[in-house]
Amino acid sequence: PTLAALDDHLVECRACPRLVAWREHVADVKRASFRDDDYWARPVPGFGDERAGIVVVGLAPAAHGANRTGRMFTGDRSGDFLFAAMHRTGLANQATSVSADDGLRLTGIRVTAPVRCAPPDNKPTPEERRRCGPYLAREVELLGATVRVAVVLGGFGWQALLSTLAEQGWAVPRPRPRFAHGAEVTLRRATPRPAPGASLPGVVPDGGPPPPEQTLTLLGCFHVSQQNTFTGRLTPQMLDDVLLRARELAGL
Ligand code: DU
Ligand code: SF4
Repeated sequence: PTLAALDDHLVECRACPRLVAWREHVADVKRASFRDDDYWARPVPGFGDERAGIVVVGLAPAAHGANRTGRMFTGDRSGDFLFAAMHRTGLANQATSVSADDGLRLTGIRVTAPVRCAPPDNKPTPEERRRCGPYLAREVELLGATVRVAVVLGGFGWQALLSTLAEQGWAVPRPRPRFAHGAEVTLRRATPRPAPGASLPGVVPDGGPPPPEQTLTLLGCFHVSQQNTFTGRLTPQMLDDVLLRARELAGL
């Protein structure tokens, strides 16, 4: 089980009829300014460092952004805003993100989303979110203990990530922590048990100390959509501050 194997499986997924139809419809119609592009029109994998200390959780691919380029947050204004901030804060090697082969590399950070196919009006249904959840869960699990911080862009990703983490044995407080810009919530869980072989008949447990606790801190941040960035609800400084806090918490 590797991230590459997960992605191989993901890009073949057609589990949500409404989203499959939409991602392909958008690719047929295109936007005038992209009429010469071949749209990706498939589920979009996470992108960035495979040993990330920080994972950025968005919402879903944009119809003419990631659904066109095949790389998360790449090819639209949301991504421009996000990757420019990563570059300013030392997490990306360049400020721009235009296509899957533009040379962008992320260090210490990875970008992903709870829903992997472009939804109409950027609004997945609750059922689509539940159906796609296992891909995010598996990705977070494969990143393992190296991930210390999740920067969560907006309330949709916040709810989706908390559901995923609760299923994976993280202690999520009740009532659930609410999304807010600047919200900071640290979750804990016991380190996953050793492989089943350790409890085979005749194999004596080693009686060592209990496994250490794992922690993951969620940082809430307004989404990088134009609705927020054009209106000044989310400024470059606000995003830089969240990323710098994430770096600090992740020890980067
Ligand atoms: O083959 P590749 O996608 O260039 O990835 C090689 C290597 O670099 C892999 O361990 C992921 C990591 N990486 C990264 O740190 N940041 C990126 O933006 C893309 C890949
Ligand atoms: Fe599959 Fe997720 Fe796309 Fe639904 S949104 S078709 S579950 S990849």
